[in-house]
Amino acid sequence: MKIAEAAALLRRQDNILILTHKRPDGDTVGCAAGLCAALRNLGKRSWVLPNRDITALFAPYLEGYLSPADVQPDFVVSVDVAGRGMFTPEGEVWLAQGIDLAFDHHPSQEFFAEQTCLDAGRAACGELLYDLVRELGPVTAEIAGPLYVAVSTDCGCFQYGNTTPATHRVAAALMDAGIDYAGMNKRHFRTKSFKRLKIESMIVEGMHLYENGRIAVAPVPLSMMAAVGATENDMEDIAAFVGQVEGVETSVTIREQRDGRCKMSVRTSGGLNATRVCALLGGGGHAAAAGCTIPGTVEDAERAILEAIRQVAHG
Ligand SMILES: [Mn+2]
Repeated sequence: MKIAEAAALLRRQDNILILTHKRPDGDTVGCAAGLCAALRNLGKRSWVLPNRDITALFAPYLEGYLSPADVQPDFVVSVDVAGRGMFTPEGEVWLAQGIDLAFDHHPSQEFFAEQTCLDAGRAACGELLYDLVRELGPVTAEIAGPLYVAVSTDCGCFQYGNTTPATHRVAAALMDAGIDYAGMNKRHFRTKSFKRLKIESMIVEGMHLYENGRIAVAPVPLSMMAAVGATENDMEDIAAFVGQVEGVETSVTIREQRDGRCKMSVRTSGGLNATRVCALLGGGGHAAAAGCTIPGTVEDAERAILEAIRQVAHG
């Protein structure tokens, strides 16, 4: 479905619930807040479903938009959710009843919704949402602020390989709306907790290099988190950290989970398709950034992902 059609469809709806993906990032949260603000500006009732995984970094953007526990929406929209496995437990309830409209930019989109607005060429779902809110009405600072967070965080403040001229044009238009972009950039890209810096130093200590330093694997066991008292608040976009080592083309961050599984994030800059690597282990994502979760120890996960990388690289 095209953006104009999605805008027309939304104009015909009221009582709209917006869903974000599990372990929410700036893109899904910013899209949800921006869309909710735009719909309310049209006089519509609209809410964002609370997300239990949200960190203190992004929670403020949803203030005033969260749905009450007894919400009974007539129309359900998801933003930046690639597949069925990416819904929160609360979101799964609505997935079971049917998602009416999905906005996404993941090539691994599973088309779980009645209608889908997908553009895999966009660095952030927020770019797509900007095109949408423009169709719905004037883009106020209330709408533009969270959308700027969505766009800027998903492209690492315009540094990742997914950044395009279109990304910059959307960002410029959002900045024109009178938002505090300097403050947002400081908050999201120039600020680290002391615990975060300690975790980064431990990651460097524990990192394994392969293939003459072209592959880096960084295990992050729960014990490492506990050693510095780090929480999810300190781990935002940690997957981008390891890939900064000079010469590294493929980086893997392995996060041990409390349920006996390991969540892996793969980032590539040398042309290896990260989604194909992660798909071998049941995951998905983008060409240069993908993830998967598998049972076992961090050592098991490291063996499995190295095998998957070799399979895709040589197969
Ligand atoms: Mn995204």
